[in-house]
Amino acid sequence: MTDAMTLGALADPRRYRERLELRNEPTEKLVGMLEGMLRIRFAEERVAELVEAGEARAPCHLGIGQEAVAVGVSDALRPSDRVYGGHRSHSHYLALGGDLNAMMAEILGKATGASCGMGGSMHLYDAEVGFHGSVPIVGATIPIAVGAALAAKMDGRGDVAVAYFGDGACEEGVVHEALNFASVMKLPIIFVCENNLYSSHLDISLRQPFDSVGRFADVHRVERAVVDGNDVGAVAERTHRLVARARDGGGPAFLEAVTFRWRGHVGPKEDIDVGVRRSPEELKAWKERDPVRRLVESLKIDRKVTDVQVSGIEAAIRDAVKLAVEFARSSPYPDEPALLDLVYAPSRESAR
Ligand SMILES: Cc1ncc(C[n+]2csc(CCOP(=O)(O)OP(=O)(O)O)c2C)c(N)n1
Repeated sequence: MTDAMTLGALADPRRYRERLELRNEPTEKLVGMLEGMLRIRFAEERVAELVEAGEARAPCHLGIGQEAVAVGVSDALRPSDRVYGGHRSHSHYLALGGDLNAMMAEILGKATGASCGMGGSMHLYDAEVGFHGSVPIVGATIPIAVGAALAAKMDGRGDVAVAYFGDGACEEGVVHEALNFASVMKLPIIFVCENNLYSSHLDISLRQPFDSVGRFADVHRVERAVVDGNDVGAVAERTHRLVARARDGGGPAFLEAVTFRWRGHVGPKEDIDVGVRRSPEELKAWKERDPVRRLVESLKIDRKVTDVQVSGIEAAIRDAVKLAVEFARSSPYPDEPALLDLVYAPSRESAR
C-alpha cells in the first residue's frame, strides 16, 4: 500500500479544518469565490425545501458541502471551454455562471428551464457559459467530454474540456477507456473526480481496495493531482496549473478533489440512517470542515472582510435565489407539442 493508493489524512474529516492559506490571491477574487459557493449552497438549500414540500418532483441530488470543487475548478476556465457533468451538477452549472432562473425553472419542469422543462435537475445545460450538459447515467458524459477535447485540439484555440464525475463512476469501464484514449491522443481534458467517499449509500471501503481513485490515472500515464476539495484556493491553484498545461499541449490530467456531501445520495435528507457506515459523527465532523466557513473565517482574519460585508453578500444571494424560485413558479409548463418537438435537433431544412 503506497501513498499514491490512499488519501491518508485528506479523507479524515478531523483534519484540514484550519483556515485557508490565501496566498497572494486578490481579495476581490476570493470574495468572488465566496459568492460562487454561497450561490450554490443557498440555491441547493432552497431546492431541498422545494423537494420536501413536494413542489419539485424530479429527483434532486444535492452537493451541499462540495461547493469548493466546482468554484475552484471554474476559476481556471473560460466560456469557450467545454464542461460536462452528471447527476449531481447544480454546482458545476452554477459555478460557471449558469443561469439560476433557468436552473430553478428546470427543476420545477417549466418551459423556461435550461432544458425547456423536459429534463429536471439532472439535465442542465448552458452552452453560453461553457456547460455542455449533464445526464443521470453515471459516467455517460465522460466519453463525450473526451470527444469535445478532441474537437478542441483540432480547433487549435487552446480550449480544454472538463469531465466532472464521482468516485463511484470510476467503477464504470468507460472511465478507463476515456483515460486511455485521452492519454494516447494527448487531449486537453481535465478529469475532475469529486471523491466524496460514497457511491449512493456505499462507503468507498466497501467498494474499492484503496480510497484514492486517482490511482487509475497513473496506469494510463495521465498527470494526476490530489487536493483537499474543501479548500477552494487549493482546488483553483491546482486546476490552473493543470489547465495551463493542457492548453499548452501537455495532455490530459486527473484532479481528485476529496470532499463530502452533507445530504443523502438523493433528496433533502441527511440519510445517516441509510448509508452503510454513514454515521452522525462522521457527518458532523465533515460539517466542521465546511469549505464556506473556512473561506469566510480566513477572509475575515487575513483580509479584514467584515461581518457586515459577509451578511450583505449573503442577503443579496438569498434575494437572487428567491427571485429565481418566483420566476420558476410563474413560468408556464411546456405545451404538448414540445414533447415531440424537442426530441431531435431541428433538421437543416427546417432550420433554414
Ligand atoms: C450507469 C449507471 N449505473 C447506476 C446508476 C445509479 N446511480 C446513480 S448515482 C449513483 C452513484 C454514483 O456515485 P458517484 O459517482 O461517486 O457520485 P456521487 O453520487 O457520489 O456524486 C448510482 C449508482 C446510474 N444512474 N447509472
